[in-house]
Amino acid sequence: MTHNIPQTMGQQHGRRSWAEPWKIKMVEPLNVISREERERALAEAGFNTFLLHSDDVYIDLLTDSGTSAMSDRQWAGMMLGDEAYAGSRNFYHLEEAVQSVYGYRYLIPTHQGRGAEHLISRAVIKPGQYVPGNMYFTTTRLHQELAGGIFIDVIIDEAHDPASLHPFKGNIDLDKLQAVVDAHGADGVAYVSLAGTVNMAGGQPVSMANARELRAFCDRHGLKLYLDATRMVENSFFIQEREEGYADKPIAAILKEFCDLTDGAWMSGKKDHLVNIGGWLAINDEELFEELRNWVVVFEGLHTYGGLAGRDLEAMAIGIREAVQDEHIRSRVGQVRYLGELLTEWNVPIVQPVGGHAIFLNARAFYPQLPQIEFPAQTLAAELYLDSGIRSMERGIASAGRDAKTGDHYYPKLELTRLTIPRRVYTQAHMDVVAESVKAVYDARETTRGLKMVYEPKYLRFFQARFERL
Ligand code: PM9
Repeated sequence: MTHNIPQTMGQQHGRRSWAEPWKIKMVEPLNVISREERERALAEAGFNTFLLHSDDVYIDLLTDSGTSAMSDRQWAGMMLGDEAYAGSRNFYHLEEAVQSVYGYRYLIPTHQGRGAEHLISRAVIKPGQYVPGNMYFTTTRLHQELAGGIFIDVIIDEAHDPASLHPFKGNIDLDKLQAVVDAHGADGVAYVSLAGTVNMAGGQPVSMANARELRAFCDRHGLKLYLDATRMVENSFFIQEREEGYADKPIAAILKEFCDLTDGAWMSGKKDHLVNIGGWLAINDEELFEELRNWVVVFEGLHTYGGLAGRDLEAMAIGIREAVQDEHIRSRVGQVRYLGELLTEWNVPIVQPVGGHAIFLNARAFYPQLPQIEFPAQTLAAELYLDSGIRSMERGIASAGRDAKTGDHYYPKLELTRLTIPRRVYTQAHMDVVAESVKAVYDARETTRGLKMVYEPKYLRFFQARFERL
């Protein structure tokens, strides 16, 4: 006897469906404003989605940073905040969680990721030194530059190609890295800057094999290897899925093995750790720790709170343990992939393979009529908002900024609009609505006009720049 049961996405692809390993206890109503109101809101925001009021947004895919839904345990942990100025018990819980899950010896809490980037850059970069890394990230590169460093991109070429299906597009090209050391000497290199699931490349992972090769390279040249661990849990998921020998290893074991290959890490807890605020810096070197512990009191707060309340430290300590549960990360990446599969089926151009935290729309392929200086990705973010009230983010020429030396725009190969999925916040039905809106904007692509920048802040311009329609 046959049953006429509609097939789910998973079954259509020959596998069993997954579902979120949680149920919803509290809901937050969403607001939809009219098209006319959106036109007005966008014009007032200078066509920059960062300048919209969130009350004017329907589905908010600006970022997965600080936008997660916390669990009942994390909320319970908030009530256990020990708001002592010094030596809060929540700090020790966090220290224990980082030491056991990430494996580093010493912990410095910071208010968020860029606080940690500031401290490590200041402590270890000498002016004029080079910092090779796997593609720039906006805040990371800026702190490296403000400390006098010169960032050099040494990611593999495939990372710059939205269509390349390389399974580990976040990998560092060892030949490019060798060329930096040959040109400037090991003394001319501050450290190797390695990021898990490379954000600007589309959330693309780094393989364990690449991390092992990097460790050996750094040991040969007496260099340190520091990790941006912000989305390393997602990176560990891809290693489990794609790298030989890891299919049966738990995410927690993979994460630890990867971190053990590095000398320290900075972290924006606002991503993997399922909290709304928080970050940290963790390292193994005692002398460096002493220096960082000294700097943190200048810029962040005492070394046992780093700009955070006790309750924030507790929520992060609990979030760290939830983040490495295999079922959690499978459903998190699964939801991103669900949206990616819909768009791929409808032939909408996106970065492939789909990464860990977001879908990256290939704005160049949407708008071949727009030169990069007319901000195709910013235009696409604006059009999407106008169509449905969905908020996304530009990750192209506006985000890339200007060369600090020449003052010219950087012209990145990737001109992308990011649909970033907050963790545990939206449902599959929301993803359907998003996909349909993207498709509508894609279908209207030929008549779309670009933007010109009319206000440009000096640092991290994409946050506050203003645009007008051409
Ligand atoms: N990432 C994001 O939306 C928020 C700021 S930029 C719009 O992707 C990495 C890989 C990040 C990151 C922030 C930070 C900085 C460091 N590394 O935002 O300062 O993706 O906590 O972290 C954002 P904080």
